[in-house]
Amino acid sequence: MCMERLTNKEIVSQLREVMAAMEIKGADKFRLRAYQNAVAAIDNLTSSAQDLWENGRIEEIPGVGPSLAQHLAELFATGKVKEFENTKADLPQGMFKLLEIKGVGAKTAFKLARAFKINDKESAIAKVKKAAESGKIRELPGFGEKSENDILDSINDVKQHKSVKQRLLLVRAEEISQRIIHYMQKLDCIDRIDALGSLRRRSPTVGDLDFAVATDEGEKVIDHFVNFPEVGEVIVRGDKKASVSLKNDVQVDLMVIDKDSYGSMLAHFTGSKQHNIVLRSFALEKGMSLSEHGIKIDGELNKFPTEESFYKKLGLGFIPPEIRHGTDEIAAATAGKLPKLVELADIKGDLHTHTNFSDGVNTLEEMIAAGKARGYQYIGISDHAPSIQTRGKGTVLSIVSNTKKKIEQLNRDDPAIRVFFGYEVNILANAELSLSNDILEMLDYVIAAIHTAFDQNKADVTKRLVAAIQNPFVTIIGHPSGRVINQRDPIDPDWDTVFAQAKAHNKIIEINSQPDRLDLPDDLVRDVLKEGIKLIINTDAHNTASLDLMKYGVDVARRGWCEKKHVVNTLPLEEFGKLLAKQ
Ligand code: DGT
Ligand code: CA
Ligand code: CA
Repeated sequence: MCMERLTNKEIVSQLREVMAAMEIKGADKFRLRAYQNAVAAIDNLTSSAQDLWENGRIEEIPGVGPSLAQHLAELFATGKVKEFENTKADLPQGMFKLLEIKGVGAKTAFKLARAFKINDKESAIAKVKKAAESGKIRELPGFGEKSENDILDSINDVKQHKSVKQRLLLVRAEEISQRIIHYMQKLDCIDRIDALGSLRRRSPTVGDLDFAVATDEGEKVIDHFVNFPEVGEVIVRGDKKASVSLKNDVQVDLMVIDKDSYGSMLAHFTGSKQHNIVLRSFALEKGMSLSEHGIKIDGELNKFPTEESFYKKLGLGFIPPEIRHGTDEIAAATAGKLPKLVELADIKGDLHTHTNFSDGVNTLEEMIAAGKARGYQYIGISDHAPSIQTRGKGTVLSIVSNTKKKIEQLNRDDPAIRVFFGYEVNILANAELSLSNDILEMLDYVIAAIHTAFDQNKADVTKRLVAAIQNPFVTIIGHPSGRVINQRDPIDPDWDTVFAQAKAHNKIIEINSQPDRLDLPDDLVRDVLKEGIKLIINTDAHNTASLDLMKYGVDVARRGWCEKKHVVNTLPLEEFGKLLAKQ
């Protein structure tokens, strides 16, 4: 039997189910922890876990040891894991569906499924909803009116999300697009293939995928395309164009064109729509009419093999796809003032990383080695700060000074990469920080970030950010808007006030590269630049592999018109060190 490929999301969901079962059965804490690490790592992967497995690289995923690797192999081969099924067998099966409800963990799911005898997944959510609506959940031990309302709200939310088709995260769109390009390139008659539309513009989310192919044999290319193994349904099929819907419900459009007209095709289907509109009227004023086939002047079609030659005919320099928003990029191109955007190769270090001291997967030494392997001159370790409430001040002080000594020793041992010692501290709901200044003072830098109470009103959340900015020991404001794409809305402070304060207090604003954060959002990045505030692009990596997410942060910076000079971690070590010391 030929198994369908599993997406990372499907793998994660299988692992979450068995973890929930293990938790209910009181499994070994360390085994659970290993699974958690593996889930986090797979969730963060930029490539398909099944691809890694096929290439014998599955154990490169942090947390995936030989035993889990074997289970995954069984999963890929048969779609099931016997041991997982056994672990789950004697539990009410409906509980596994309930895990999809926001805020419902293993224990709650189990209690609900047992209380309401929910034995199958299909009816699980409907049954819980009915129980909540008739006030039966609050009567269960350990539940109350509030938890009942929360469950009901989450269920209604889940429904809403299902009815609106979610846009893909860029990282997922890119994985799919790479598989398509790899498959299409098996044809010899393909001169070029490019992913266009929002993917090429590096938009944080992508609606559908668009491809252009330069070829002399259009029909053959279209034929091959509709036979891509992941295709679920062919929506339209012409001789120059086809649209398909993949089995994972993603739509893909593909266009073919001769290679001497490829440039205009690229420009046309890269968009954005707004950019095309502005460009078209700009061209019309010069008596030129634009289409994917080229530029018509006095009724005669001019063809362009490259985008550069296409823009040049219009009297414009090459406009990078990331800034084709249809705002002022054409004006900038006319004036010869296009920015030279920052590039991944400009980045010299990453200051937001976690180790297994807090919620990361890898050790301090492993993270440093991974930074070095990426050619970085420096890396900042910014674990979540140890909590004074739970550990007491004395213990926290000794943890901090021991870590500091350890990092100093590592810096002496290996001068090839400089390690900066920081913490990520919480900006609490009352605007205080989670560590006191006498401790913050011991660090090389401090990232302050919001992790709770995202729904405060505008005035309160503004005050909260401003208070953090005014703290003399805070260096960086981390993932400033707090958004999680498709899951949590950004906070809504008065950004003008926040940025004015950041400027006045010389703070650095983070662009967080986690694919579901991409935070600060790109439109606000431009406002930050206008204010003259410095930015830093960090990964917030919780494992070594995630250091590679840096490119998604660079995408955001580019969409916000950042040049190298705007981004502090493009500075070489010496200058960067001075900048941190001054902060
Ligand atoms: P998406 O797919 O929602 O993430 O956004 P895009 O920008 O990829 O939009 P899409 O796929 O509808 O179209 C790709 C590009 O094609 C778009 O940026 C502009 C260009 N385009 C040119 N003419 C048309 C047209 O008549 N309809 C559409 N939909 N797009 C057009
Ligand atoms: Ca698209
Ligand atoms: Ca499209």
